[in-house]
Amino acid sequence: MHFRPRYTGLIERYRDRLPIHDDTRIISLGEGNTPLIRLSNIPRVIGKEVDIYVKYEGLNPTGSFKDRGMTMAVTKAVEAGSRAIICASTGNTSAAAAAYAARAGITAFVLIPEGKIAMGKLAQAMMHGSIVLQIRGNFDAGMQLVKDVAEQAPVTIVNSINPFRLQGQKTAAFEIVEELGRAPDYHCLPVGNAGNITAHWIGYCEYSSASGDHVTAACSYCNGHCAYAGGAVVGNRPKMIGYQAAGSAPFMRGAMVDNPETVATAIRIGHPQSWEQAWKVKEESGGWFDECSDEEILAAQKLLAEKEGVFCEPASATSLAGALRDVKNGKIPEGSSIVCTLTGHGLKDPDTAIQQSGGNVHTIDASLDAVRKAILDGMA
Ligand code: AN7
Repeated sequence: MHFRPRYTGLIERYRDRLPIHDDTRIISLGEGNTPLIRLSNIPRVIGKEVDIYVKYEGLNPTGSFKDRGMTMAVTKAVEAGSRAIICASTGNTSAAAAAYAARAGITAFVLIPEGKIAMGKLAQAMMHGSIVLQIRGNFDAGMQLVKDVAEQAPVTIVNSINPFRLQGQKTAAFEIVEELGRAPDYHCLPVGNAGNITAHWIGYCEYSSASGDHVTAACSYCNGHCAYAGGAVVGNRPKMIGYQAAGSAPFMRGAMVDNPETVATAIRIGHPQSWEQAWKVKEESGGWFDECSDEEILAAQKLLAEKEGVFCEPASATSLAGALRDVKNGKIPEGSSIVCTLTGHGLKDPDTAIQQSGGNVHTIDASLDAVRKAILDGMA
């Protein structure tokens, strides 16, 4: 039998590129190492010669990319002696915070907008034993409260303003470069707080930097927490494209949005926390921001599920919705390689999925005749 070492998470895998000490107790659930799936049917459907991959981050332990950041944030919080963590969340951060706090044996406080998070995420926060504070207000209000309270209470913020979050999340870019042998030409992400697009850029820059693995000089994004020296670039880096939901698109408006709305509740965010960084990412990478309507987002979610067998949550489908539009209109030229991050699993939000699926569900008698007829009808 061939022996392969057990995969124990992204901190162990990328230990030399993360701010971790030899004796740090690592809080991990085996996150990272997610599949990069090449789309085989959708490019044919749209009739364009492009290499599109989806990075299926929904296959992380709690079903979203947040686990990459949370393993780092909770590991560092525990290392610093913290007994409690806190976050505001549209759902996925709270699910990850709750799980990693449970793993570490500390308390998680999560502030969520009442009635505006998907059921799967609420179930996770509750099951993992976090203290759930449903606020009568949106994510942005919750985020402000978290910042204010953390100044007065012994709790560590684990939102993406915690620099260790982005350090963990940058590893997604490492995995992509290692699998493709180079960076893609374009990397498309859904944008809420813009932490993830910033983290990916840190990862790509670090990996393509001529200065190697062990550089400690401060990078301009993370105040010395990463290994990117800002030196000469040897490898290629992608153009970073950030897509927002039209009702929650501060990067398109060029200003904060006070009452964000979208079916993609994960990115129902009007006051992005990584505002300055994301503009810099766009400039440096030569990318752009754009917006997608709720209809486009849901259509992309359905297309991906029906044509490729990949189920992501609505917010995640924003990256694919935008990418397909920009491929069709030629802004992304044929011959390009494109990675779309699918940030969260479709099972996170079963309500929206069932509502929009069109309901090819038939109630029939429990008889052979009825089943046989249904098969004949279905194949017709
Ligand atoms: C599925 O959970 O902000 O641009 O509080 O859950 O880094 O904010 C979620 C964000 C995209 C946006 N896709 O990422 C939270 C939260 C999914 C998400 C985003 C989120 P950022």
